[in-house]
Amino acid sequence: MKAFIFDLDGVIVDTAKYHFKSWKIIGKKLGFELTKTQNEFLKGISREESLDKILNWGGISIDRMDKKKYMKEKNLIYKELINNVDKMDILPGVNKLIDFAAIKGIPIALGSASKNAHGILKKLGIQNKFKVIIDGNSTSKTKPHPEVFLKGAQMLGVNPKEVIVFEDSVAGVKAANTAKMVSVGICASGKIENARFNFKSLDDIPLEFFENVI
Ligand code: B16
Ligand code: MG
Repeated sequence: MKAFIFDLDGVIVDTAKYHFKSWKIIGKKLGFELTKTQNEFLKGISREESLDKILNWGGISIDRMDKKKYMKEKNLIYKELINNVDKMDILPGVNKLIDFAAIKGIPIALGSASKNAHGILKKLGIQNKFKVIIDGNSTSKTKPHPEVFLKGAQMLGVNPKEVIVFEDSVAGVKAANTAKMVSVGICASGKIENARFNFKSLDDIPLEFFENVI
């Protein structure tokens, strides 16, 4: 294994709960009650695709202008919620794993669907730890399409088969598997479907796991 690619929301920082909160508010405005189970399918996919899913689940039809309005509003709510995010919000095990990668000379990349990724990494103060940052602004297809991870591997100059991807979403694990990378699901309350390995948090991964796969 020659490189690590980290998802952002739900792996590095617990912002997944803020995406859920914001979509719940937008759902309510549309007369739709978004459930936790449905929210699992919004993880890792783009803002527009998330709204499309909500509209579809609710059997709601709105025009293009209104769609733009709700997407903008969702992002405003989300940005307000993440306003105070700082390094204290970095999830357990992240810093330890970043340090481990540095010691072993393993380059790391970010592979996120979010257009807010750069801003969030800056707030966390770990932007410069990533050799490559691929986010919602640098891709045209979103997870489960593998573009985000393939681009990451290409920019790191490694073979996709030599990359470990850490993901908290079904869409992201699918994207990593399609890219022929080693998918590691991170989920506190169960397992991510089809992930090659599953752990409750990055902190739960024993360092021997890396010694073995490396
Ligand atoms: P934004 P990740 C994803 O980030 C989130 O999981 C997903 O819920 C969100 O809709 C998507 O980013 C787009 O985010 O609205 O900030 O552009 O998990 O791929 O890091
Ligand atoms: Mg995620």
